[in-house]
Amino acid sequence: MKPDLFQAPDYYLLDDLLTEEHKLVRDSARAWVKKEVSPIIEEYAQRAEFPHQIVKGLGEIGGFGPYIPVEYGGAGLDQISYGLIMQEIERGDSGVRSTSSVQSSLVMYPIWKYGNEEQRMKYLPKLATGEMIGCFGLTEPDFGSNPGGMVTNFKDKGDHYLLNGAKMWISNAPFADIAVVWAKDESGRIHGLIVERGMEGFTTPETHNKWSLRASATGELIFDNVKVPKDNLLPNKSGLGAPLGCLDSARYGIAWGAIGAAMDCYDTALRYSKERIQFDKPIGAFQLQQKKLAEMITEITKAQLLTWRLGVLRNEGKATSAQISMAKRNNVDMALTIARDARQMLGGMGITGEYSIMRHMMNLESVVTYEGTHDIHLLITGMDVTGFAAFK
Ligand code: TGC
Ligand code: FAD
Repeated sequence: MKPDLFQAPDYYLLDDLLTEEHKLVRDSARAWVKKEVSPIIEEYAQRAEFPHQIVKGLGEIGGFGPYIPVEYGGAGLDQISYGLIMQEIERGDSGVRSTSSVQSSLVMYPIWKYGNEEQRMKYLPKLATGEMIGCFGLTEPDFGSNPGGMVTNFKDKGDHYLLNGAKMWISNAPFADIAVVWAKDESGRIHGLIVERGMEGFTTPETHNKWSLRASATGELIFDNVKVPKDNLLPNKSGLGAPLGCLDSARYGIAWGAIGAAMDCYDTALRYSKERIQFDKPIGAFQLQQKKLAEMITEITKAQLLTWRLGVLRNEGKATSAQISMAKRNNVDMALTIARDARQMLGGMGITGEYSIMRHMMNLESVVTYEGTHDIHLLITGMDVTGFAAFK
């Protein structure tokens, strides 16, 4: 793979909107990605293998629980710093950002928000350093966009719960130490349970042959009469709103992350367009190539503004779930469009692993689907503006 020469586009001088702390956090994440992710990620993606050696570093740059309070081992940062870290990590690879998102927003967040103090102290510090890795089990084979229909369930057996069912498409499942699993009790109410690797009847087979997120491990969670201690139930919130609340945090991070992938594709295509000569001219001198680049930087700039504003609203506790959906949907679609155009600008070279673009493009096909599909987020916006839910 070519050396990482990335230069971040900032067409509207948005750095002026950031604090010194934001820039420090962003720049250290950027430097870490250049040093630890860019040189190795293509090879791991080609081999469809997760690079376990980066886990410790991810913890050190605040990639695990950036906004979780310091007393629980988190970085105690604000929402814009969290977003900037996601942007930089996904600039390297969406699969690495997946690991970070799942650990932060789908495992640490529910333990922090819905767990008790013993659960927080037991799990959060180890998750923050990467000593422990978690995964999040919501999706089932027959219930993806409609998680409320889930059939995974647990029964109260006096001194423990008995958990049965299966989850599918679970990031980090094959090597996670713990899983935050969403399951129905005997009355049909959804609760979160912490299931630990090693519990009898709990297995995590890996999903193979993905053409997307190849450097991220995906798998199933299978529960065959798993005895879960009663202490492992998250006591402070139940109902579908509990997992969906975690998704708000993760979707917000993805909105920033997608900008990172888009910036990398744009920056690569811009540099290539100045160097590649055809018909005795750099291809960047042709109007058709300029159209692509001009549209890319326009869309990146719009997404940067949208997302920065969303971060301000999150910091003020005012962001709605529907606003988060709009940003996730817009930014991932924007990044996917840019990745496809950037790939074309590199001609044949665009399909090779010499450049990051095709990997980003394939990764984004998952990002546009997980955490709520492109269409589901459109329906969330539709419901928000009309008051009518069109899901069912
Ligand atoms: P609905 O009746 O609308 O809502 C049920 C309850 O949930 C509340 N709620 C939310 N709460 C917090 N945050 C949100 N975003 C919320 N959205 C809804 C709602 O107020 C209600 O509460 P209550 O108290 O009244 O019961 O639910 P519905 O069944 O009609 O479904 C709505 C829909 C379709 C929007 C929702 O199911 C949905 O978002 N589906 C998409 C599923 C999804 O996003 N799955 C993601 C799985 S995890 C994943 O992909 C990880 S990828 C990780 C990586 O690698 O990065
Ligand atoms: P479906 O829900 O079957 O949707 C199929 C199509 O139908 C989509 O285009 C969808 O938009 C459309 N559709 C569905 N309902 C409607 C409707 N009402 N109106 C109009 N169109 C509709 N899940 C987890 O729980 N944890 C994870 O860690 C996790 N990681 C993932 C990693 C990867 C690589 C992938 C690909 C997925 C992951 N997921 C995870 C699952 C992901 O959240 C689901 O794939 C996603 O929510 C969509 O569900 P589905 O694949 O079952 O598609």
